[in-house]
Amino acid sequence: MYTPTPEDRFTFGLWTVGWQARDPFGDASRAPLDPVESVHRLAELGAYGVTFHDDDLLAVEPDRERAIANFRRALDETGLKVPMATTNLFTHPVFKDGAFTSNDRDVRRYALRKVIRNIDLAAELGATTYVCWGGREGAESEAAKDIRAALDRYKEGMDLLCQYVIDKGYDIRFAIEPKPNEPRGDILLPTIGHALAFINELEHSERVGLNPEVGHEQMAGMNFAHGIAQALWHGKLFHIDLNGQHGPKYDQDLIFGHGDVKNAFFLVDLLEHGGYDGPRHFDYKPLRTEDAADVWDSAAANMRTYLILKEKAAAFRADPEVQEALANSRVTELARPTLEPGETYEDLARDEFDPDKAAERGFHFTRLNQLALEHILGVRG
Ligand code: GLT
Ligand code: MN
Ligand code: MN
Repeated sequence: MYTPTPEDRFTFGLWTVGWQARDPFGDASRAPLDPVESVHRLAELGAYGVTFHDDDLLAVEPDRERAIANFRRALDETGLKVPMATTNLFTHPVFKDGAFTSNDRDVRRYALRKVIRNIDLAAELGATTYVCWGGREGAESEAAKDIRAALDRYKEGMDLLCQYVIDKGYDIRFAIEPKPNEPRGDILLPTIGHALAFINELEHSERVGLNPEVGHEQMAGMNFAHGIAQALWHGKLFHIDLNGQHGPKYDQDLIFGHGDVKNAFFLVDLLEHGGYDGPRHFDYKPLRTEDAADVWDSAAANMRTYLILKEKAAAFRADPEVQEALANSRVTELARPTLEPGETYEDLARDEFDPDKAAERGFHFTRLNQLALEHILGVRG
């Protein structure tokens, strides 16, 4: 029961289990983790794949070529896949004012070179998604950054990277990851909505989509399940970062489900029934209080929670009382177009409708919500 297998397509960033738990107030509480060990452990736990930043590979072996060779060997030994890769454009102080949108033009050129070098490796390892999280693209003062010029440079960078993968013939799409703040006071492309609008302005917009993260939207006070539904509606859910968060505060990166459980339930329901077939990628941080062994319990907890919620979502959908409640609440009626085929706005004038009478009808959403909650709490189905 609830034992993950590669068919579930669970993936983890090397930087998640490998996080040494350094925070702004304290030093690392865990030793560096060899990516080779992470690959083996994740495979044993039933994961499908791993993802990485260029710099993650160098955690214990500073020589890039040797580090890549070790990583490749571990992948071959375990069968773990690399569906996604990304670039670290935030740790080195050279990126303190951003990468693609730094006021310093030389930094912008260096950042693009750093991405291109890792795209070549990503392509070699078979990755089809390349994530761009612009954590340092932002400002603390309105005076410090011309936002319209910054967006011009962001677009210039994304257009250039798309052209690069097209010219190389790589089967790679880009996925932008929004975040409202942290580490910058205000980050560019702060929410799913901002990022979708930006993507529309790109030269190769069909090659660019989203990698939304649960906690990042919740930090902005957004409903994550709604945001994912809209990303799916636009055909832009290229990848997803699953984790947990308790409302608008610092980025907690909790285990999936260890934040807003009800939103996690409806998210799993949506992912399982909404047409998303990409990896279920966990981007969380094992708590700073945990030791090296606890890390693997936390990795397993993400997958187990997802599988439990998947089972509960299926039971919720199959429950005859839920089906009746959905019909009573007229949830299904929303799928019916407002005009009949062939009707025009002129036909609206022919309706006989008493708004005062219609306003008396309740939608009975309380019952639906309570049924969902009871499924989550395990007292039904
Ligand atoms: C970083 C960030 C994440 C991003 C990663 C991709 S790195 O840990 O907090 O949300 O997904 O660059
Ligand atoms: Mn996060
Ligand atoms: Mn993330």
